[in-house]
Amino acid sequence: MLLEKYKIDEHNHRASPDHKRDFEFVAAKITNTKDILQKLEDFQIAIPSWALGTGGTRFGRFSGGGEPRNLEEKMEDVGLLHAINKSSGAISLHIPWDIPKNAQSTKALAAQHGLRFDAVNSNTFQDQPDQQYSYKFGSLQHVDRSVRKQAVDHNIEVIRHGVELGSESLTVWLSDGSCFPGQLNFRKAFQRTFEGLQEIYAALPDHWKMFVEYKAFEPNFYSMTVGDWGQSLLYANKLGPKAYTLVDLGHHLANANIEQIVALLLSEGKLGGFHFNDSKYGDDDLTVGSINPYQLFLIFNELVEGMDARTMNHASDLGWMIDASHNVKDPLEDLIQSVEAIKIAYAQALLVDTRALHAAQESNDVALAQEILQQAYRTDVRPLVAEARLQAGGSLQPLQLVRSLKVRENLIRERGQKTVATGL
Ligand SMILES: [Mn+2]
Repeated sequence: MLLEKYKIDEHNHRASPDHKRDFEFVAAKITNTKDILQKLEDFQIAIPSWALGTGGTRFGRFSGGGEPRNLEEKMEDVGLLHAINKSSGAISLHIPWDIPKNAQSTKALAAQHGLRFDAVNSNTFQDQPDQQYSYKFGSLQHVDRSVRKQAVDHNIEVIRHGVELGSESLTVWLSDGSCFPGQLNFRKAFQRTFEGLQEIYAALPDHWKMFVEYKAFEPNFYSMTVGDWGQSLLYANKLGPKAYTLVDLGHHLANANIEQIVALLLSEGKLGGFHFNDSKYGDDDLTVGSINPYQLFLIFNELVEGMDARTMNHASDLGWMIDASHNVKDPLEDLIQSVEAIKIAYAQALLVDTRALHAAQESNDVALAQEILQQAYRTDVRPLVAEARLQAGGSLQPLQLVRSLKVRENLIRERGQKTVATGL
């Protein structure tokens, strides 16, 4: 579905008086509004190619209709999202779910939608119909050298696809681990995995990054071979300067202090990228900011403070991606909400009076330090985020716009009610 710009403008025009009043109210209290708006405009969050369809659990999957049937339609959906929010100008491909048939035409289509290719993702957590060996007992950790080689070759193949598309990073998430005590020799599993990662690392182009993603549990429930940030950092440090840790918010044990993990990885120069989602219990893959928006703000506070301390570019020096599953909501609406939540947390973090916070910390003024953070968190920054979208040519009210244009109904008409997108 193509969206004509005048429809966004018409909708914006109607919403403009209310927005203007709200924006002026919040801008009056901020000194560096222009700078914040520019940063918000520059900040793009990649949409994974598996997020445009309805997700599910092992119990079932309930399609909402009009799901993209191929990579081209997925890119069309991300393009639509980006036209509306001007914040989703990148797509993160999953191989083999979304192998481009013709890289040149896929690239051309991306350019048409104003999209670039973010990290490419490999998959050794499932068996594909045409593959020779099974990953039932792991991939890079496997006791059988042939299985390990198959997994390494697949990752190198993913890099090749990424090179063709202009991607510059590879995300490796391994489901390797064990379900029962005694099943696995931890030391050998680590060593084999490290050797496999080394072979993949050797195939990276010079300017590429490798993101080693960790996860505490699932699908293995006793041990994971890349189970936490310590293990991921160990691999990344041993691999070399192109290897980094990737933090997926849902991949921690309950109540983990993710903001502290982020701060330390950043200060070690080893934080590579982010997978945003939210959770209450485990890897729930819920809409970003839907359960614990304060945690999201605290994470962004560390990100902004840490990146500024290293004079990093907020928009381009780390990989920003959503990794969520939309089981009961329209994926496009869910993504709009997720991107908005990320932008809100980022804007709030930009409002933190860093100098005052440092002074409060250095003088052990605990109450004041908390007050400074919450002053930023309790500011309604939505008009700032909306203004940045407006200035970039997007919509003041993305969710309302999608509904008033009957986007889903149009997609169902175009693609049918019973379409199923590739993915989980
Ligand atoms: Mn992830």
